[in-house]
Amino acid sequence: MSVTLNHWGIDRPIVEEGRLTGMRPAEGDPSPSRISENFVGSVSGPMRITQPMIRKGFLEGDGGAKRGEDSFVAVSWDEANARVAKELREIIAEHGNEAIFGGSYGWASAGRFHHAQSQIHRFLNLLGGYVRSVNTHSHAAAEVVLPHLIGNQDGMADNQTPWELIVGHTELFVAFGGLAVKNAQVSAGGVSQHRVPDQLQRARAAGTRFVNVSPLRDDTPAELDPEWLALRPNTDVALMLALAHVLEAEGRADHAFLDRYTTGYDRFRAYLMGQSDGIAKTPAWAAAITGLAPEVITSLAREMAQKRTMLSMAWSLQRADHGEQPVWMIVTLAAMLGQIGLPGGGFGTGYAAANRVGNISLPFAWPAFPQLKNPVRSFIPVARLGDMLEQPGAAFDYNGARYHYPKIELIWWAGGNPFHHQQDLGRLHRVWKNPRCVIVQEPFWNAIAKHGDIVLPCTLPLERNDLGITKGEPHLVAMKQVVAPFAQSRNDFDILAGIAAAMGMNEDFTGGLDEMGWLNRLYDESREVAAQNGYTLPEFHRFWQDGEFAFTATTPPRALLQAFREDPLAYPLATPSGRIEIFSERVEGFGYADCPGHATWFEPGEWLGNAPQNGWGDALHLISNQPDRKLHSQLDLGSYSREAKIRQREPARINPAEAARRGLVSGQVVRVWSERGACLAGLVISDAIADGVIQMSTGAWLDLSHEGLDRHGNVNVLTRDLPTSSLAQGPTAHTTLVWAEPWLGELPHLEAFSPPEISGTDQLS
Ligand SMILES: Nc1nc2c(c(=O)[nH]1)N[C@H]1C(S)=C(S)[C@@H](COP(=O)(O)OP(=O)(O)OC[C@H]3O[C@@H](n4cnc5c(=O)[nH]c(N)nc54)[C@H](O)[C@@H]3O)O[C@H]1N2
Ligand SMILES: Nc1nc2c(c(=O)[nH]1)N[C@H]1C(S)=C(S)[C@@H](COP(=O)(O)OP(=O)(O)OC[C@H]3O[C@@H](n4cnc5c(=O)[nH]c(N)nc54)[C@H](O)[C@@H]3O)O[C@H]1N2
Ligand SMILES: [Mo]
Repeated sequence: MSVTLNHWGIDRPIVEEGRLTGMRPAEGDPSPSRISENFVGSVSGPMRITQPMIRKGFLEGDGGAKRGEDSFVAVSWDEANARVAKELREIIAEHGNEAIFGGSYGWASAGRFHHAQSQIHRFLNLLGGYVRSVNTHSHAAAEVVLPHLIGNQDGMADNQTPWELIVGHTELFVAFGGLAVKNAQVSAGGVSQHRVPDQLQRARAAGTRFVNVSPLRDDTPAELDPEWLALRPNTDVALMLALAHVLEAEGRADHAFLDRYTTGYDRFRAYLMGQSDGIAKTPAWAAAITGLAPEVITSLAREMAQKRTMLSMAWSLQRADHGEQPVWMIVTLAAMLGQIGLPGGGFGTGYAAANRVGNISLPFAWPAFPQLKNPVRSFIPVARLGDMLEQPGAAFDYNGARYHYPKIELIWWAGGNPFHHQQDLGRLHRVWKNPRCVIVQEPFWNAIAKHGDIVLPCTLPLERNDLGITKGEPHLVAMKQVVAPFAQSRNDFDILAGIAAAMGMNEDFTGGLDEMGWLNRLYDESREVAAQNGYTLPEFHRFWQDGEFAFTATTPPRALLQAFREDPLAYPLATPSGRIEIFSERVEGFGYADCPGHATWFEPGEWLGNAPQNGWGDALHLISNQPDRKLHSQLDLGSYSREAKIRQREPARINPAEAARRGLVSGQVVRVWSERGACLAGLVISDAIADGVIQMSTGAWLDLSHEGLDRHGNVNVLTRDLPTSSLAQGPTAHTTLVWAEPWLGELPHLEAFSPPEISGTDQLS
């Protein structure tokens, strides 16, 4: 039986008469994911793109006016390739490669070779390069600030204290943002074993007490019997400051640790105790901000100091206004507890945010499809896409330097969906019309495809051969093609090889290899790097025949920053001081009012605490977290995802009191709106939601009406598109206030799962 790898697990596809009829998770997975059920019915369904398409207005020279709301003309691959080649030649000749945005951020599909971003980046590099994006939507603020604090990004996605050193060691696990095990279904590149639910259970059985600091009770599994501290969203820094205040005021801070391993505590202490700004960050001060009782804060601080304590932070906390601060503050608080580098103590981010967090990392990286060198220096922080398109030439700050937004004439997207991931999608829809041309490689008629000028249909993993390698619990999977490519769709590699040929550079792109040639090469390189590290993999033909090869990493478990703790002189951190920087001269030297030299509480731009003053009255704080039944927007058209919708709309949850106050009833369609946009949603009433909070998951396919209403429930028409700070310029989706009311009008027809109008379709068999 064949086998395939997805970001959410290993699956066995069931194929009957050339059609996919089922997806069965691989045996032996303790907590398999059901996300793959969404493939059945979608792979060869009506939302697949049958052949290359060119937008009608683009052919008529509308200058982008109808982009994102237009019909398409079906064309042949030859015509499409010729048109792409013409656009590339003209734009490069007139404006240079700085006019091409090829950042193409997104998760695409698992598989080392058919990785859409690697493919498009290699292609554009051969043409002279492209404007790229830096950092991720996942943890941009942490990526930029952590190196200032500890010298690298350890403790963000990799090299956390592993589960092996949590179970049996951690007595108190304080989870800021919870431990949402639905998120641990996935890991970029694939998952072999879903171990997170079990590891958490084992920790609980061994006596760990869990505290769920979150606006949602169900952010941490009920089986862990967690205490729920339902703080106001975006106020974690105030809570952590008050915990720190108790430690300092009661003489419970570990000054021996602070003296030996950190720098700048005095500067921070003056702020903490109120000497520098006149405000002592006491539990009473934090109570007014967080909504938690002062006694609760005081007793938690005391317990933290008495027990082996793990401070964990969901990445969501830093996807918010001043998102650098919770990262800085959790490191500061952990340093005050003095347990960094000990088994079960210290800090970590992203536990349960992805399956691989807390796994023991291999000491080497697997080879990847070579992207070659990008000669263009120009870049944007990934979340600043809308700013770049709206304000070409404008200056922006980033991590201590000043840059300018390039003027983009060509956008090329393969393997990501900005009409899913970007904030304020109404704005993106408007500024997306500015460039001359948009090229999209996509399998489905989702919002990014509908926003293209030249749309090139690509295959799904089951329609091609690939090499799958999971990071945690290493597992190599021979991802064999099990169904024919849908209609005229092509692999991203073949799409780009075809365009390269039309431009007279085919060999440069393909390197003279075909799909199986590349799989052989990538596998052999993997085998070599594994051998150098003492792991023996079978030869390629053997592996391909067997279909799978798994092994266990022999790396011993190490706590985060353990070597530094054991010998700080022999293993100094890569910070200017060689120590943990509670105060950073360097960051202070950047002179950013929105990111000074130590962890600081800033009032978020939108939060429950300033709603009344701003005349925002009964606003709700929107939590737009990750969806349970899919990965981002991928496969939202599938049955498993759509089963959970309410009257075809994305569910929105609020608690009974908030619902009653607004006259909302369960199962009804509501209109949710913010200062930026509005969408429909299906109401769910749940006592798992804190007061003043509304929760809607991301991922509903955008369905904008002419009036700008999203008929489906895509949260990103509501969210604000402002940066975390001048330091990281990260996304701030979790800082959003909205309102909700019953939808009394006629329920508009959902267009999200209908293809656009198409003329000139080829006769398909
Ligand atoms: N409000 C709010 N917004 C958020 C977040 C949030 O918490 N709140 N989270 C953010 C985060 S953390 C992230 S990582 C982003 C995720 O944002 P994205 O990674 O952009 O989202 P996906 O839906 O995974 O987009 C992948 C696209 O690639 C397509 N695709 C799949 N396989 C292939 C392939 O082989 N080839 C090609 N050409 N295409 C393929 C899929 O159909 C899909 O359209 O969203 C961010 N947006
Ligand atoms: N099933 C599934 N799993 C996924 C993904 C997916 O799309 N689907 N996406 C993956 C990706 S790309 C990423 S980056 C990770 C993201 O991992 P996270 O960033 O951890 O995930 P979220 O679901 O956005 O947020 C987790 C919880 O944080 C809480 N939260 C939000 N704001 C605050 C706050 O201000 N304070 C506190 N204390 N809590 C807050 C919310 O209640 C929310 O449920 O998930 C990954 N896992
Ligand atoms: Mo992410």
